Amino acid sequence: MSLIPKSHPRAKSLQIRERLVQGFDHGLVAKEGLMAHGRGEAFDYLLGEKTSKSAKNAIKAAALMLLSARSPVISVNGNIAALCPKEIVQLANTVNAKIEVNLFYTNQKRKNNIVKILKKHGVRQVLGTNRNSSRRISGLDSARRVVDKDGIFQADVILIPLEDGDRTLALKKNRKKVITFDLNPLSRTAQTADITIVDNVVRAINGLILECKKSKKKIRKAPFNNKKNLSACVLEIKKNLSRRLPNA
Ligand code: PTJ
Repeated sequence: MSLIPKSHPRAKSLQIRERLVQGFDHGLVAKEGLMAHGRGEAFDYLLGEKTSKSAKNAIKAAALMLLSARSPVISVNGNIAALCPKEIVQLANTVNAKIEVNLFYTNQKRKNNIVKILKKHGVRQVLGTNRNSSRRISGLDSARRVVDKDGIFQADVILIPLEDGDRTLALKKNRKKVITFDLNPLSRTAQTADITIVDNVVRAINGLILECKKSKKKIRKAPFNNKKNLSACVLEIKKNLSRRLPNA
């Protein structure tokens, strides 16, 4: 049961934090994942804890990229498994994507827990657990270099929510198209990805599922410039701040 009063002005954000802490208690989230979440919260605060116009733009572009992919894969880490397992499965079903568990702080027990929760939400196969089908991504030292030959290794488009910069760079060098959710518009991942959705994944993922359902009927190419969109996002943060601190 949630301890957050519904009337609290930041109830939603605190409920998300609660979900992550529960995910840690249930063996899904790494200790470092709690810190990563705190970092995200700070940026979410600056964004006004709402989906910005630039995030909506990025969501539209991401939907089109996922729908026109030959073999899309959604990469799942501990934080995502704790925050939105049901939505990850819904999104994978909508765009016909594979799901692969890929952890930075690798740990077999945590991997098993993540697979279990995804399966509970209806996915039949979760890649990333079979050593016999593992391959290595070149140019990467972390545990994230180990991927599945039928998943990330062969994918053309990969959704990597809350990702570390090194893997994003390595995936780009391996000619993958990369979409990410990252609340920090200045992170290396945000700056390196093809499409960065600067929003809380918990808010934005439903928007992405909806947009994929809408766009499914009319896939078309639409120009999207990630760098330009990230600059628009930083301007939105500045506007937010000057609204709150008008004399600064
Ligand atoms: O489960 P593992 O072992 O794979 O580890 C996962 C973490 C998240 C710990 C690992 O990938 C990591 O250390 O990530 P980073 O490098 O800290 O990057 C996380 C990024 O996600 C940061 O830029 C945060 O601002 C951002 N972030 C945190 N929470 C959210 C978020 N972005 C969107 N929605 C969030 N809820």
